[in-house]
Amino acid sequence: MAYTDLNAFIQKLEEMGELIRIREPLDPYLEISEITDRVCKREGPALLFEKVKGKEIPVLTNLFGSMKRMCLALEVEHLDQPGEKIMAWLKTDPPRTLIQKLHLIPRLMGLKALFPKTVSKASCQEIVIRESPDLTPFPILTTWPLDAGPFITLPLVITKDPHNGRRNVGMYRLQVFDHQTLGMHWQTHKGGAQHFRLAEAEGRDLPVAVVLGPDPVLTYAATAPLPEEMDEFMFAGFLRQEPVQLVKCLTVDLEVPANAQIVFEGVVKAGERRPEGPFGDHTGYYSPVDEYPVMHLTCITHRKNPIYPATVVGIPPMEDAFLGKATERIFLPLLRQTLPEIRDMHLPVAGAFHNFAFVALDKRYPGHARKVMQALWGLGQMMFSKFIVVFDREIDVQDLNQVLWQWGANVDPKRDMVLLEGPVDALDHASPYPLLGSKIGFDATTKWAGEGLIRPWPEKIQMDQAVKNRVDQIWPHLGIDHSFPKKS
Ligand SMILES: Cc1cc2nc3c(=O)[nH]c(=O)nc-3n(C[C@H](O)[C@H](O)[C@H](O)COP(=O)(O)O)c2cc1C
Ligand SMILES: [Mn+2]
Repeated sequence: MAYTDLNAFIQKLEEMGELIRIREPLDPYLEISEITDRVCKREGPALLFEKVKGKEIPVLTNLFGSMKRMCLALEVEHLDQPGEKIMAWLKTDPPRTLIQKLHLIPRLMGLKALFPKTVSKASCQEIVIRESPDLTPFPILTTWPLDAGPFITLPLVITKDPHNGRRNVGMYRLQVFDHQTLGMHWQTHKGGAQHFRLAEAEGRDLPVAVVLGPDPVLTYAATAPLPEEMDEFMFAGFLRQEPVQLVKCLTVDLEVPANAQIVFEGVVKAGERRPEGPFGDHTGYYSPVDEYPVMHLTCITHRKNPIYPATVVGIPPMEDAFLGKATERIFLPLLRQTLPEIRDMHLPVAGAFHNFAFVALDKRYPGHARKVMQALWGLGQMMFSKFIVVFDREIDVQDLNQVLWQWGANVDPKRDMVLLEGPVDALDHASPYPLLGSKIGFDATTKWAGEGLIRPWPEKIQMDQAVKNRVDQIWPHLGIDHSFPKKS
C-alpha cells in the first residue's frame, strides 16, 4: 500500500526508529543546517525540528538519508527492484495461451496506476491564501554562511509545455528574494527551463506550482532523469503502484499532488532575470551568482498543521547521495535496453553523481569501450559525466579498490584515453566556460591484438582451485578467524 501522504511515511519512520523529533528551539538560519549536516554524514535518522525560532511550522530534514529509508520510501527491499519491475513490463510477450492471458490481467490492471487521477477535494488546499500570499511564515532554511538568503531545497516544480500541455516535474531549488518572489534555479538543460524557453519565445509568462512534501515517492520522482516527454507523476504512479491523486490549482492551470503539505502557485515572468546565488551546493562549493528567472506568487495553499521538508546539500556525502543511488539502480536496466553490454555502473557519491561513471562492460569487439563512452555521453543527463572509466565485465565497479587497481593497471594514457568537448553540468566550476567544457574517458579493459596490442597481455593472478578447496576444508581448524577483531 502506497503511503497516503508524508505524515504516513513519518509515522512509519518513527515506528522503525528512523526519525527523531527535536524539541530544542533552533534557528532556521544555519543551526538546523549544521545539525542536519552532522547527522547526514553519519547516515543518522530523519530529523523533525518541532520548534523553529520565529516560525510556527516544523521542519523535516534528512528524510531520505540512508539506504534503509530510501528503500522504505520506495517500499522496496532493495533499490534494484523498481528497475527489475520496469523490465518485467517491457519484456511482456503477447500471451499465447489462455493461462498466459489470465496471468497478464493483474499486470494490465497495474497499468491503471500509471495515470494520475484528479480529485476535487485535497488536504493540500485546506488553507488557501489568495490575498497577498506571503512566504514569511514558512521556515525556509539558510543552509551555509555565504548563501544569498534562504532557499527552498526540496521542491517539486511543476510546469506544462506551453505547446502540447505535457507536464514536467523537476526538483529545482528556489531562492527567497522577498515575501512574494523566488529565484527559479532550473538549469538550462532541464525540463522546466525548456518549457520556459518556449513560453518566453512567445512573450508569455509560464505558470508554475511549487510543491512541498507530497508522499516520498513523488519527491524522488522529481529528481529522476526521465526522458523529456515522460510525466514524472506517471512514473511515480508506477513506482507506488497506485495512481497519484492530483487537484487543480486555484490560480494557475496546473495540477498538484492532493496529499502535499504546502503549495506555492505563481508565474515565471517572460523577460525577467535576477541574480541568483551564491548557494552552498551539492558539489561541495558555493555555486556563484548567475542570472535566473523569477517566480511571482499568486496563491499559497497548505494543509492544516503543515510540515516543511528541506534537504541540506554540501560536501558529499549528504542526503542526496541516496536519491542519486536510487536513480543509478532504477535506471540501469533501462540504460541496458540501449546498451545491453553494460553489466553494471557506479556513479560514486563523492563525484556528486556526474563527475565519475565507472562501467563494467561485456567487451565484444575492438573499440567497444569507446563506443559505450560515446553512447553514455549522448544519453540524457549522462552527458554530464566528466570521467567515464570502462572496465572488464568481471570487475566489481561498486568496489573502489578494484576500480583504482584496474584503472591504474590497465590504462596506457596515450592509447586508452578519449578526450572530447561538450556540454557540462551547470554547477561545474572547473570548465573554462559555464556549461561548456571537456570530458575524458579511460578504457581500462583488457586490450586485444585487434586494438594494436603487440605484446601479450599478462595473466591475472588466481589460486589453484584444488588448493582453495583443501584450504576451505581445513580453515576452521586453523584458529585464524578467532584472531581477528570482531566486526560490529
Ligand atoms: C536536492 C536536489 C536539488 C536539486 N537542485 C537542482 C536545481 O536547483 N536546479 C536544477 O536544474 N537541477 C537540480 N537538481 C537536479 C534535478 O532535479 C534533476 O536533474 C532532475 O532530473 C530534473 O528533472 P527534469 O529532467 O524533469 O528537468 C536537484 C536535485 C536534487 C536531488
Ligand atoms: Mn522531466
